[in-house]
Amino acid sequence: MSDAFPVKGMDAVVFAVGNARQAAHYYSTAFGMRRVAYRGPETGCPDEAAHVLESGSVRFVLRGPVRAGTDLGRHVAEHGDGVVDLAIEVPDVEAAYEHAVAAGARGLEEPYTLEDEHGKVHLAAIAAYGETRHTLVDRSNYSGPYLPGYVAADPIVEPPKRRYFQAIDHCVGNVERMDEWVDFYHRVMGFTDMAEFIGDDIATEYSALMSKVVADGTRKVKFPINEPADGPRKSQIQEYLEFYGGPGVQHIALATNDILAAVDQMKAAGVEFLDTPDSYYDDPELRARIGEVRVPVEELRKRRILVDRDEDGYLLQIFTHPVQDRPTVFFELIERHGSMGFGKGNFKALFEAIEREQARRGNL
Ligand code: TYF
Ligand code: FE
Repeated sequence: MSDAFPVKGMDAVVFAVGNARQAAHYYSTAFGMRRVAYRGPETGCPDEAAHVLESGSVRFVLRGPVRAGTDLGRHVAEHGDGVVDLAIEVPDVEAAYEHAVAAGARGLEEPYTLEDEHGKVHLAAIAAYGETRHTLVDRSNYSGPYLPGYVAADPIVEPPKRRYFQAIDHCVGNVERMDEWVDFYHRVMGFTDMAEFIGDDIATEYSALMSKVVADGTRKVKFPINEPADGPRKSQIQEYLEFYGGPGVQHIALATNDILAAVDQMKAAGVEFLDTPDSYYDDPELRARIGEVRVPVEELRKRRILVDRDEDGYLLQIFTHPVQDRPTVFFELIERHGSMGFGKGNFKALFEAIEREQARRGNL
């Protein structure tokens, strides 16, 4: 069967932030990312400053308003710092856009081309959940640092010798109606469901959320979608929706080859991670399920790294606290050894840890 909406992978995660200069500093010093490009008033972009940072194939674009009265500023005032765009690289922007709109997606930007001395980039954009968009990008004929209009920029600090992470593993959305958005990715992008989901049954027991994962045929682009579920206490997804002011990106999972080193260096730089109780590591059922992993469990315990295993292998994962004052966007580090899952075996311990944080914020 021919793929109606072929994708090459994630192109960029674009953030709207109150102060792009300081955000760029944070992702440089705390996440070990390298600034590669910039645009702003100095380069003929009067309304905003945008810093482009990379770590392997991970690209973050940090956009901040530099004057009053912009839509970007309105976005930040309404939602706080957050993700405005999960940009996807596609081989044919025109075909992807046509297919998406014919399948019912709301077009935001018809296909257009940007050009400079480094070549051409083809782009278009469609609406996703909340105010989030998917820009569709074909940069196969472009050699510049990001997009026409941006200039190459020096790193803000000397990047670490070994990067902390090298790829985007998955991008999670919090929405009001999960099935509506799962259906959107089926219809518009031809994505299919991955095995892992949290249904009604599990939701009512402890998670207070429902979740399904959609992905493209190659499994390079993976989008879990969460919806709040009723429970005895306020769902963490409901907390997000209230504080963000609607649906939006909840977490970005970053694939690492060395989660121990990444956690050590990010912690040393002040990044805060979720705390899992000691009982997690002492749980005999978990110990049995984990079996042998590449490091002693004590090394994981020291750092509160979680382990999950399925028939294909295992994964190591850990979650940061929200990275802004609002309890909204956070990050996950994930080191996969065969497993294509999302840590189902950790959901109970994870959600309990998140709920403890929610309680500290007074939002249960
Ligand atoms: O992406 C996932 O599915 C895992 C687990 O609110 C998860 O990272 C799911 C929901 C949630 C936090 C983590
Ligand atoms: Fe995740």
